Amino acid sequence: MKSRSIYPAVILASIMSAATVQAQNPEASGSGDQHHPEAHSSHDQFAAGEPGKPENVTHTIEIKTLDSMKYEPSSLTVGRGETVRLIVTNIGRWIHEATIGTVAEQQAHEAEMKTDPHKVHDSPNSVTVDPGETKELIWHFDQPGQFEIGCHIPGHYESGMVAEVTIR
Ligand SMILES: [Cu+2]
Repeated sequence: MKSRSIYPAVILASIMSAATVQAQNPEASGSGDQHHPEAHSSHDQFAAGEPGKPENVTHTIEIKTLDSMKYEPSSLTVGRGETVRLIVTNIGRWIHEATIGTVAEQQAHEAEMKTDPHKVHDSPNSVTVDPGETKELIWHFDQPGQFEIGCHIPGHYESGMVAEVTIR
């Protein structure tokens, strides 16, 4: 009678090894698709410039986040090729953020935050500041144009929480 208990164990083992093979197959067939890695790497390109190095900073700008859904100042002008240290201080009582980007990048980030409101990680072009907190962004603006600093805490960008950045 006791010897029968061996069979379920053998069957279970063979089912598990079959499941392992099945789990590996989708990966093997998926490796032929080269589109996904490219889509990911292009996401990390920034049209407004690139992350800057502290030793290259040529211009320091302080900007405050306000609960009135504004930045102070609400517009900045920077010379082309400058590396800016942006010191972001939240003087309000709500959480805010500051994301540097083109209008298209702001809209993409806005859509991302709507899908996943908990996605408030700092990244090279974005900081999230709690009330009373100060954080820095160092950014190299390598081309002329009109960019934005936007707050993507849900509802804020829609309410006009944007600072215009002119690079000339
Ligand atoms: Cu905000």
